[in-house]
Amino acid sequence: MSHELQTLNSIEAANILGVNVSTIKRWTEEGKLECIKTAGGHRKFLMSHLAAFLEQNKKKTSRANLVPLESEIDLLLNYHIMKGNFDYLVNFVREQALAGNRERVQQVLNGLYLGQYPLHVIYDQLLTPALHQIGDLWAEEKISVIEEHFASQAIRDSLIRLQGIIRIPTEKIGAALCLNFSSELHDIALKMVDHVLEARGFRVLFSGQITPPLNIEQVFAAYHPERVYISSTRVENPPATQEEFDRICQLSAEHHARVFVGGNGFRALEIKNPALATVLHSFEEVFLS
Ligand code: B12
Repeated sequence: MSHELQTLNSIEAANILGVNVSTIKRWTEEGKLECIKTAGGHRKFLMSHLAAFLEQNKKKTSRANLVPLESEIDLLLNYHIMKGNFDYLVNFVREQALAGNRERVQQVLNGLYLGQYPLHVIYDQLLTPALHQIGDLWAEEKISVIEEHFASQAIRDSLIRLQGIIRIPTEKIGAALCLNFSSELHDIALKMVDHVLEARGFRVLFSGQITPPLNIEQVFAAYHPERVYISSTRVENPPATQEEFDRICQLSAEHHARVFVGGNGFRALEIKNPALATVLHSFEEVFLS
């Protein structure tokens, strides 16, 4: 599958780092700022290059713009990202997502990440409330189903794109299996769990939505995950889902894997072995788990 990387030119990179183009050139020549050289000799930058530079050179980039400044909205966004004004950002992301504007949603995620906000903070304080508000608007019939789909897909897509700039340790600290039960379509929370674990250095096996219970046994045998993270948002058939959950817990116990669960679906399920499975309530808890 071809995957075109989003790149920035020297002017855009200078815009974000708040310096002029000649400084960008110098930093790349000194090896302080990584870049890709095109066949024609032009410098291209990935967001991950800027993220690494910002992390290592906090002083030099005190004037960094977290969003490229091209309009008044950009200025305002930059200001609220820098101030960590999540109330403003939640409203902004909700409205942009409802309009299906992935680019804007992604700008906010990238800006916060470049501004050194930990992923779990971005997910707990921005995306979770924005998604909850979208769900409430739909439940109150203030938006249509298609608008709810636009919004949740815009957020999901922006989240996947953010994964492209997350700095992932090369040294792995273990393997974690992330799954939803076999009737579950809600997988956005699980994607966020995936990112938080990957950034911590776990090798993540993401089976996601509608995971067939039959195959889980093979996964344990082949990959020996030490951890299993299950997200359940909505349980349609509690006895059938309980059976799946019990089976996964049993397999985890046999393979000495720990189980972490989260989401409202678990209100309808029983944890029969509390010593094996831990309930988590936020992405900060995933970060600390
Ligand atoms: C996006 C969305 C969808 C998308 C899902 C797209 C996708 N790829 O995920 C689509 C359109 C497919 C969808 C479908 C449906 N949805 Co829907 N959906 C939502 C919405 C708006 C956001 C869900 C979300 O991602 N939330 C963000 C996460 C981060 O929040 P959270 O789930 O509360 O999780 C928190 C914790 O529980 C925890 N957490 C969650 N999982 C995990 C896992 C681990 C390991 C850990 C540590 C922590 C953790 O972290 C979060 C932070 O606090 C919610 C609204 C809402 N209130 O959430 C409705 C909502 C969940 N959906 C709902 C419904 C009814 C449905 C449908 C039945 C609609 C229909 N009639 O077809 C179907 C069911 C599909 C299915 N079989 O699963 C209801 C559920 C009501 C209920 N209690 O049963 C909600 C609450 C909307 C509402 N207000 O009524 N939906």
